Amino acid sequence: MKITDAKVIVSSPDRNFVTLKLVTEDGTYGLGDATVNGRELAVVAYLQEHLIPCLIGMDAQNIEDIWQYFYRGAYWRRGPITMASIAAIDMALWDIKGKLANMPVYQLLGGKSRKAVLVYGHANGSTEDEVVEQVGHYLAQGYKAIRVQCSVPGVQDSYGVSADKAFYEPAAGALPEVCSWNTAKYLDFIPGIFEKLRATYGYDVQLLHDVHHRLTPNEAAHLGKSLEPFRLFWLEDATPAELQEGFRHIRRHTTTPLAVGEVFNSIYDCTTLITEQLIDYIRTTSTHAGGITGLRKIAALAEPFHVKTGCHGPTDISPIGMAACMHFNLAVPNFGIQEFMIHTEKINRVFPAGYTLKDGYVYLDDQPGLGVDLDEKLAGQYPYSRKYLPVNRLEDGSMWNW
Ligand code: CS2
Ligand code: MG
Repeated sequence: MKITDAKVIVSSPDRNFVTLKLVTEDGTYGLGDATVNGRELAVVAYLQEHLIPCLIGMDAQNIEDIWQYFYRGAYWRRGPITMASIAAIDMALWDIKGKLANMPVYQLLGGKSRKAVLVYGHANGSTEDEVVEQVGHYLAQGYKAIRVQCSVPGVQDSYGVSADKAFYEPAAGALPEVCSWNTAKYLDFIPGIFEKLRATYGYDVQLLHDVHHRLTPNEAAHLGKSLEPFRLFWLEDATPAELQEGFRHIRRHTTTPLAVGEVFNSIYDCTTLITEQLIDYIRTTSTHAGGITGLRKIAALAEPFHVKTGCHGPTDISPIGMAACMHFNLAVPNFGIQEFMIHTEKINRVFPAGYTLKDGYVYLDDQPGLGVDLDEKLAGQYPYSRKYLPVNRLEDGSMWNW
């Protein structure tokens, strides 16, 4: 089944998305998500200029071989741009295989390991009271797990707090916003939030928190320890993870579960973290880590080391990337949880998707393939517009991790 056409579609319904459409000789098409927030056109160029010319004429059925061709076959391997491009091809090929087999992709991955996919929602607020109220709001909707972010008094910019409570998208136009950060104030403030939440709602809800790479390993160890009484589901990106060994120190000092990996793009980013059991959840996601094929390799490595999956799922993953994660989540044995940030109505109109949220779980319908379409005409009405993620500085002006 030859691939006869490949098209990259860039569209901005409320935010930018890069979508790959592959067509085979019998007219079957598959869709893949290649969105790298704030670096979209780099992926477009990589796909159009370097991968698509090789892809045309290949047999769409050979998913693993095509993955290996673009991964192993490239002298310059790995990196977010390369792996998002491979991811889009991989997703589109799984979509095509599902359509050809007349089966949803999760069936091709071994079938259901669970009835539905546990997801977490995002409560955030600029005050403690607002956060408590927001958590109540998510509980009322049936969520079983909720990520909690709060503005820190005296700190100009805290990660994850937005004016719009439903749709968090920090990428803005013109030039990157410059945020300001104070670690000491953050460390003093955060445990109090979780103390208040446990006092209000008890322990029957899973609570998560994202540090967003802002602490050193020692500071992260301290935070993990001070959060232990509040039994978090996970503490995310406690320190930047380029240095995987940095997690040894955190792990030695706290039993708070650790999650990391949303910016990872290959299995080699997490071999130490997984095989030394330095983390509890691996956050690699379909769009950024080589698609379903890339995720399966990482999950298979993680399984014997008691590491579970917890795929990244912000709004910068399109509904196609989200669906790819959902099919994987339904089938993978060592599933943990899925991040689920809901998309705007406009996005859902451009990408009609066959998954539904109910009582804190996402259910997939049984459409063949990934079960997401792209309304190309509508997508064409929302042209790309350049956006940047923020950058971060300490109060003295030193650059810090955003
Ligand atoms: C985040 C993201 O969802 C998360 O956990 O860390 O919001 C992240 O900041 C964005 O994906 C960046 O594009
Ligand atoms: Mg995160």
